[in-house]
Amino acid sequence: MSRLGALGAALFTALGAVPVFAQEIIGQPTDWGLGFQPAMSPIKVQMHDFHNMLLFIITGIVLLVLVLLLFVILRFREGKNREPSRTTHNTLVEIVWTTIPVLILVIIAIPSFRLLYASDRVPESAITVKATGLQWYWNYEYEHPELGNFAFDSFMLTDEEAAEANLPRLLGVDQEMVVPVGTNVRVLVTAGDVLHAFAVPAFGVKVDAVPGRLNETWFRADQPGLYFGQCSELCGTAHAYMPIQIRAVPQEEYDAWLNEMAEQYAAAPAPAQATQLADARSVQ
Ligand SMILES: [Cu+2]
Repeated sequence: MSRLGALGAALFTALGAVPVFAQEIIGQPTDWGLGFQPAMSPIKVQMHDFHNMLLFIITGIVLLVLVLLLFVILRFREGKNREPSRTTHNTLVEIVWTTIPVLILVIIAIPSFRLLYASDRVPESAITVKATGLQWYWNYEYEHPELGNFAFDSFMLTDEEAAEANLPRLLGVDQEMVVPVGTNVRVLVTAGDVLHAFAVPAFGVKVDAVPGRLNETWFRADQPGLYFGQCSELCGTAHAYMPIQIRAVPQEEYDAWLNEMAEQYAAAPAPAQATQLADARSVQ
């Protein structure tokens, strides 16, 4: 955790604003939360660093402008400067105030592009999950030919169900996506009806789900726990009610979960609505 993050966490603890849910919940908004959710994947760590770098640059610029303003106000005030200079041109100053901002932009652009490509390029991944956005729920498809591929739908819990399951309201789902901790997970993202977006802040993941297209992203959960995200593309009346719940668990637990899910879902007819809708569209 960055120093700023640690400071924030300490502040929330002091304010007593720690979420009341199970401790395993890592990726979710907190009361009085400032800044980002904790960074729990390599890409999100880089995003925090980039964000902090930008803040330092902006702070420096603001302070510089403040100092210049104060200097001008005091040094050239009427009492001290009765006869104003008629100077209108200074080549050196003009070159300086053009090149320095250009340099600052270059300094920002290099890490910005580096991060953009790092998040876009999917490294060697042990697991591929296809997430399909539908009005208004998610369908997750796991490819494990040896077990029989399986897919399942993930619906938001009602307020009562969420309270009972000790999950945050409007974020908890009935059937969560599970991934092994410390493993690269490739996520293929698409939609079955309209535009959706697959977004999990703690992993630094946000990618559009487009009907008829397959987008790709990846993450690696650094810590076991529960992470939440939401659909991030206006997709209709229940746009706010199709959360994403991801549980990162140790490999053995993941294997056990896989077997259980394969038993339960692999026999069921393939990803019901999602595939049918996608097929129907590609025929049109
Ligand atoms: Cu949506």
